[in-house]
Amino acid sequence: MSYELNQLYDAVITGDNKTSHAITEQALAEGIDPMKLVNDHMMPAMDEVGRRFEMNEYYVPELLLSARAMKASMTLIRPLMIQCDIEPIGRVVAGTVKGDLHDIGKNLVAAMLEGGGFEVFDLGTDVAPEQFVEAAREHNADIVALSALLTTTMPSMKLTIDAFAAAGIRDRVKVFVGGAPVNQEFADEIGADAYRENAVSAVAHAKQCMGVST
Ligand code: B12
Repeated sequence: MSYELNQLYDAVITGDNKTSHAITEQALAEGIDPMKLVNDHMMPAMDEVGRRFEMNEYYVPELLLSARAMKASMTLIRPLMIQCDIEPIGRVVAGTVKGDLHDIGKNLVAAMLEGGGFEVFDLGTDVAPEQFVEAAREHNADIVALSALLTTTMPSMKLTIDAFAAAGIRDRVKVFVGGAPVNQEFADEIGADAYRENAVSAVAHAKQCMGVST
């Protein structure tokens, strides 16, 4: 089956991961610049998904499907970006904090950030403060994104921020926090740089932090 490039935009918006993967594969085989796929088709599609979410036309399930479609293409594109030394907008270390195994929201935030042009190092779940610090150092992270879904693991967010301070690199990273029990008041209390309530607003704010207009 042969595809038109503009079908990639529709595949991401409708969350059709098989089609987004197939179009990307075909386009790359035809020698199309991978960044053209990202900048001209996938990013505008994710912007539209974000707009629909904000207008309450899309909900979390649609976001998850679009993020999955985006990811299906990015698995083919990412190795080429690395080969060509294409610089991402910024580098993000993401994870669910120690003691917490919930990862659906964190995965969504990570996928949307990736869709927004960031390089994301996803450390998974139950991530200890030292692991965040080590990864941020290793990958020269601009942003550290912490997720917690349990009230009992929210203190791990503070411990993680404290670990960055103890390691002397607190001022080198912006710490974003989120997850259902987290709010702005808590973020202020623990000295996080930003709280955002969903993946879409997290991407917009991350871009703002990197000086990219949205
Ligand atoms: C799915 C789920 C599970 C699954 C997790 C599967 C997985 N792979 O993640 C399983 C079954 C494993 C599970 C286990 C448990 N769960 Co549970 N779980 C849920 C449930 C139903 C949905 C969570 C979810 O995925 N939501 C959908 C995602 C998309 O939303 P989200 O995570 O909030 O993420 C969005 C935003 O918050 C934000 N966001 C998230 N992270 C970040 C990070 C940053 C940086 C930013 C900016 C934004 C951001 O963006 C996301 C997308 O827009 C919730 C109830 C609920 N309605 O929240 C309970 C819930 C969180 N679980 C709960 C509990 C108690 C548990 C268990 C302790 C149960 C038990 N007795 O064993 C265990 C804990 C295991 C552990 N150690 O973590 C409680 C927590 C209560 C509390 N006050 O702490 C809840 C609230 C259910 C309840 N009402 O009692 N759970």
